[in-house]
Amino acid sequence: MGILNVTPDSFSDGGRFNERSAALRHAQAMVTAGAAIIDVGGESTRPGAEAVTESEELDRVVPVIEAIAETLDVVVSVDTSNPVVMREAAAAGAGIINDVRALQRPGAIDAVVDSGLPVCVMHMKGDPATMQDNPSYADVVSEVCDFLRQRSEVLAQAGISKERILWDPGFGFGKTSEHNLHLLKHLDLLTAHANVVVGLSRKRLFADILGSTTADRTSASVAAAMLGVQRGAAIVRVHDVAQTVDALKVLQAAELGYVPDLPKAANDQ
Ligand code: 8Y7
Repeated sequence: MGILNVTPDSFSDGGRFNERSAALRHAQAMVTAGAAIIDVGGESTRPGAEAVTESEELDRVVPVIEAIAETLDVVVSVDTSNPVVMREAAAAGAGIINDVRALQRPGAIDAVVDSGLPVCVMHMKGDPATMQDNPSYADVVSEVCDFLRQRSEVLAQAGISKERILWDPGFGFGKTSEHNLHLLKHLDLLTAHANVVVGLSRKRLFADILGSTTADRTSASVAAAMLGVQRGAAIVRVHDVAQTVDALKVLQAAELGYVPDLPKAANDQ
């Protein structure tokens, strides 16, 4: 899953054509690099980020979703917590709803039910403004697992079958680096229950591991995506699609014991 943030282009004066065509080009590049899903988001969940209005969010994401769905052979996921945006995105051709608030906003469950689409529910402790202020858990893995299990029950009751529900532990959302590492280490406890999405790409965890002098978090993110898949993740949400796909091809070949794309005879040595 390649990340496509659709946020205002500070270089264009109000016209939206430039940012839309840049978004489409970026999506195209990620598909060429091997992305199967493009996650389109118009709301920043960074601590301190300004809330986006509904009409602004719609204006950012809907035309981009429509353009990608029309022109590229890829599944479009919409990163939103707003039920109106979910509905409009589905109508524009989105194939997955990705909600960091796990459909807890009023109307969000109904929007997903009506869309018929699969949904990714993510765990977050607190809200984006304050979630990194000293988060604490008795047992982060069981708390996250219990939350996702409870959300799945609620969604199943509403008519969203379990096969349509993806789980995400929400790395970095109300978690210290230690919490994140604990969740990654024990990811199998989540993947035993559902298809799991892992989003670690370029997150602050890597500044703690590498030291803040390492500005480029790509290699670290690729390593983490590999570990996530090795521990059973179904989907990795990443910025650096080409590098991640290369790494996952190596993982796949190593697990198969041959190069999947070569004819069998060529693999014999
Ligand atoms: C995640 C996410 C973000 C994640 C899922 C960032 C929208 C922060 N992180 N969605 N969104 N999982 N499912 O650094 O980890 O990309 S935004």
